[in-house]
Amino acid sequence: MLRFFLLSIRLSQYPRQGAQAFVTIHELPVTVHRLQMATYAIGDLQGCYDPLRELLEEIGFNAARDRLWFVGDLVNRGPQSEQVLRFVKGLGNRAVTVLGNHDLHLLMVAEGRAKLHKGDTLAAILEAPDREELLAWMRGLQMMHVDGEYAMVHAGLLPSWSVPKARDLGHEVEEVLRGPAYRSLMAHMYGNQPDRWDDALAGYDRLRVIINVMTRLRICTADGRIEFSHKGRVEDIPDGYVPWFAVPKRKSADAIIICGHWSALGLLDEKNLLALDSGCLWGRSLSAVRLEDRRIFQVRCRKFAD
Ligand SMILES: [Mn+2]
Repeated sequence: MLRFFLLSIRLSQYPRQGAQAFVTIHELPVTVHRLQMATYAIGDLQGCYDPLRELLEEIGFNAARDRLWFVGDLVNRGPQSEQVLRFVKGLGNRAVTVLGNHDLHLLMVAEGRAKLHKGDTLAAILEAPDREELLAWMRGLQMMHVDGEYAMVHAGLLPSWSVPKARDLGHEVEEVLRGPAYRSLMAHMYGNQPDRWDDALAGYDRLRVIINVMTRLRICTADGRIEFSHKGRVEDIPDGYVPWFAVPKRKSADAIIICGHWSALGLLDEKNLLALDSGCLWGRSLSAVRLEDRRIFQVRCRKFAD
C-alpha cells in the first residue's frame, strides 16, 4: 500500500461574465493499491533469513508481481544460510542473484578446495539432503547482472572496465563455473595474484582476477592495482588507494552500479551508485531499494557476528 497525494489541480484564469472561477483540489490523502510491478535490490544477507522475510513484509513484496535482485553473499556467518538459499532458489526467474565471495567460498569448501573458517556457518548446507541441488543452482548464478542503465555486481569493477566489457568478462567465468572445467577452476581460484588487470592475461590467472575484482574489491590505486586487506572505513584507507568507485574517469561511471560487500561503508545512495551492504550480519540493518522510485526500505537486524 502506498500513500499518494493528489496534486493540486487548479483551473484558474477562467473568465465568466467578468468573474474568475477557481476549482482547487489539493492534497487529499488517498490510499491506493500498488498495481505496478516493482524491482527491489537487496543487500548482503549472509544467512539472515528472518530479516529478509521481515524486509519483504515491509515492502509488501508480491511474488506474482515483483522482482528481487540480490547483491550476493546469500550465505555464511549468519544462522540460516540454507533457508535463504532455498527461498531465493524457489523464486526462480523472479529473483536475480550475483555471486559473492562467501557464495564462492561455499562452493570451494564443498569441492574440498577450502576449509571452513572460524565463524563459518555452512555446515548445515553441506549436510543438507538437497545439498547438490543448492550447489548446482549456485554454480548457475551470474557474476554480474546488466539491465538497462543498471549493473549489479557483488564487490566492484576496475577503473578500466566499462560495463559491457565487465559483463563479457563475467560471462567468461560463468561459462567455466557451469562447465566441465569447474573443478579445475576451484583448484586455481584462490589467491591475490595477479593484483592488476591486463587484457593479455589468460587461463586461471585471468579468471582469478575477474573473480577477485567482482567479489572482493573494495579499494585500488588510480591505475587499478587491487588491495585486498582493507575492510574498514573509508577514512582509514591506506595512502595511494581509493574506493574503486571513486577512481577518476572510471569507465563504468555511466551506469547505475548496485553492489554490496563493504559493510563498513554502510548504505550509499548516490546518483550512479547504490552500495547496499548496511551490515545486517553485524546487527545493523538490511536494506532494499525500489529501483522504480529509489525508495529505501530497511529493517533492523540482530547481531550474528562481531
Ligand atoms: Mn562479500
